[in-house]
Amino acid sequence: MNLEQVRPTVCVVGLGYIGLPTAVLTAEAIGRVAGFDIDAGKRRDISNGIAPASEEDLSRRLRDVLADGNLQIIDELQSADVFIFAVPTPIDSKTKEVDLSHLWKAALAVLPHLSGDELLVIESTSPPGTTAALRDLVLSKRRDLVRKAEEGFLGFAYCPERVMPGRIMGEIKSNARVIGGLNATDVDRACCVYESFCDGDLLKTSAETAEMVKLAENAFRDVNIAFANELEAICYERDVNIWEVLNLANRHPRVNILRPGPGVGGHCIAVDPWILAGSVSAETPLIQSARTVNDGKPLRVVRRALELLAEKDRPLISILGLAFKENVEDVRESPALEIVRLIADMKPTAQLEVFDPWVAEEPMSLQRLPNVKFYNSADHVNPESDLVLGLVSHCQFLDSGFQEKLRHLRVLDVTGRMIVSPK
Ligand code: SAJ
Repeated sequence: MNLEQVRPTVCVVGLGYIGLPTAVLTAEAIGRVAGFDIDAGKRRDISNGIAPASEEDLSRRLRDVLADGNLQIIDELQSADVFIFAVPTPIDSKTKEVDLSHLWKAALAVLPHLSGDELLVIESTSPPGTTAALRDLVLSKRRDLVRKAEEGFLGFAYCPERVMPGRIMGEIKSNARVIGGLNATDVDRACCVYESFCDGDLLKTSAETAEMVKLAENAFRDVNIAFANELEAICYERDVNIWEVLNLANRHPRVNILRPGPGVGGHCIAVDPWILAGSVSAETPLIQSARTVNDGKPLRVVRRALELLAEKDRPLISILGLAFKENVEDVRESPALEIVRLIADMKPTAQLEVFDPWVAEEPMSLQRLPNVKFYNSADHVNPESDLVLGLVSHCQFLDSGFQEKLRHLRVLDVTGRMIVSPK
C-alpha cells in the first residue's frame, strides 16, 4: 500500500480517548476516514463536534475534519481498506483477568465487510498472542479468506499507543511508535498508515513483540513507582526527607527512580501489569508485589493522616486533588478518590472538603457520603482546616498565591510538590 498512489479508506472502531484522536489525525493526514462506536450517544456527540475528552485542540480539529468531510461518523460499519480497533480491554476487578470481549465483538462486527484485501490493526492494550488470535478468529469464521491471508492480501498488525492523557494530540504525532505485524508485509502496510500522521520513529517488529513491549513499558513504570512508594515508607519511619533522597539518587547517571504518591490510578499503569502477568503460567512475584504495594498506598496515606489528627474529635480536613493524576479531569481508578472514601468511612466525625478545579462534578461515589463536600475549584480552602491533605499536584495548587494560603496550616503533602512550610 503506497499512500502516494492510493489513499486507503480507514475505519476506526471505538472512539474513546485513543480512537477519536487517532481518527482525527488520520482524517487530517489522508482523509476518507470513518469512525464507528457502539455507543449511539457518543456517535451523536462526536458528529456534532463534541469530543468526550477535553484534550488540547481535539474539539476544534474534530470539527474541522467533520466539516471538510474527511471524517464521517457512521452508524453502521462499512467496508474499508484498514480497520483500526481501539476498544477497551479492561481487567476483571476481582480475578484480574483481561476481558477481550469488546475486541472480539468488534472483530465479528467487521467480518461481513471484509473482502480479503484489508489490514486489521489492533491498538488496544492486549496480551501477547492477541493479534494472532484475531487472525484465527477471522479465518475460522470466513474460510473464504484463508487464501487471501496466505497470499498476504489480508493482513493483521498491532500498533499500540503510548501517549499521555492530557497531551494526546501532540504525543500521538511525535512519539516513537512500535509497529508489529504477523509478517513483514503487514508491518510495511501498517507503517504506511502510521507514517501519514506520525513524525516519530516507526519501530518495526513482530505483532507478539509489540504486544509485549506495550505491557512491559507500563509494568516497568508500576514496579518503579512501587519501589518509590516503599522507599518513601522507609524514609518516613527513619525521618529522612524522601524528596532529597530521590533528587540525590537520581543524580546517579544510571538511576531514575519515579515519584512516590497517593497510589497508582488511571487505566493503564495499574492494569497492564496484570495483563502481562496473566499471559503466562509462570510465577511473576515482582510484578504482583508491585501491584500490592501500589494498591496499598491509599490506606497508608489515610492511616498517616488519621494519626496526625488523633487528638481531634471532629477534624476539618481539606483535600487537594481528586483526579488520578495532575492536570487531568479523569477520576477513573483514582487513588485520591479511594483516600477520600476511606477517610470518610474510617473517621465519620471528620468533615472533608475536597477541592479539584479539573473535575467538573462530584463523583457519584462521593455524593452519598454525608461528611464530604466537593468544590470544583481551588478557592475557599478553609483557614480553620485541621489538616490539608495534598494528593494531586494540579497546577492551581502550585500557584504561589495558593501556596501562601497554606503557609500557616498543617499540610500532609504526598506529592512532594505542594509543601510550603509544614507546621
Ligand atoms: N505516578 C506516581 N509516580 C510517578 C508517576 C506516576 O505515583 O512517578 C502515578 C500517577 O499519579 C497516576 C499513575 O501513577 O496515578 C499513572 O500515571 P502515569 O503518568 O504513569 O500514566 P498514565 O496512565 O497517565 O499514562 C500512561 C503513559 N504515561 C506517561 O507517558 C508518563 C504511558 O506510560 C502509557 O503509554 C499510557 O499511560 C497508556 O495508555 O498505556
